[in-house]
Amino acid sequence: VIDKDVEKKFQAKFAIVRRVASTLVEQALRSDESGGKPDLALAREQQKKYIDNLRDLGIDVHEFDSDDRLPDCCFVEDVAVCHDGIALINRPGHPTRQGEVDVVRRVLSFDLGQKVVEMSEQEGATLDGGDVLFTGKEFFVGLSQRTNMKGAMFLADTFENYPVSPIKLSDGSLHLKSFMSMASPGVIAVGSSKDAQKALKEIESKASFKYSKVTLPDDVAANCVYVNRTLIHCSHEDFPESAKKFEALFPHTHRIEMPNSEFRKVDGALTCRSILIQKKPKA
Ligand code: CIR
Repeated sequence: VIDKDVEKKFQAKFAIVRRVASTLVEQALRSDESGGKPDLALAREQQKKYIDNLRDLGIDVHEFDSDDRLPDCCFVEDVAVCHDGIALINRPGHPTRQGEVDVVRRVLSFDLGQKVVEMSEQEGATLDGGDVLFTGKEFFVGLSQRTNMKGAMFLADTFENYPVSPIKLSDGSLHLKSFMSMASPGVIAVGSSKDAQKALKEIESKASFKYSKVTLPDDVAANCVYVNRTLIHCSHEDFPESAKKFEALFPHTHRIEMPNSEFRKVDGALTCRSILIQKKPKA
């Protein structure tokens, strides 16, 4: 795969997003309560900004209404993995999130013409999209509380043209992308914590290709979105030191700062809030 082709893997014509359920505040899953409860109005404002920015990047955004029975429904990334015209519909690892797949499956198949593959066909397989790091050339899949080996293997069968390496996460970590993501083609952004660095080591030892890395002081800030030659990353208000580092290291990249304070309180990062789809396959 040459670099021009890799850049194409980070181009999106479509996105799926979902509005914020009012039940997010009390019922969304969270690893601890230390950040306090999300402010619903502010979360919705932050989600609107996210969606507006995707639209400004020329992306046709399919925006779905929230469902109060699904408190985490705005975190659509976990529900499906979409590349090269294939949409893998996951079985999310937490039972309260499994109902989120229905709306997303419908749009991927009927409106966006993706070839849908169902993880539910494989008995016992679970996978959250937050555990899936796609570099444009290969996949790394976090084995976490949400994603198991059967899920990772099912993903490997689904995207058979790419190497897929499972990465064992420490017990305390939610997802692989809770502390890393692609900051641009060939560049992995990673947090400074022990858990993040341990996962990175395993990635480096298993990788089929070479990557450079950018280390951020804050784990959460290492979750950013690179799409349509634009880097969407944490704001100065949320993570001043990490934001400064993005600014310094990517002076020639179009960058957008995105607030995420309310989603972070329930473990939501920037990538979680959308599914990006390259294009509709030719009929
Ligand atoms: C959860 O625990 O499932 C949600 N509260 C947060 C999901 C975040 N998703 C992601 O990082 N991909």
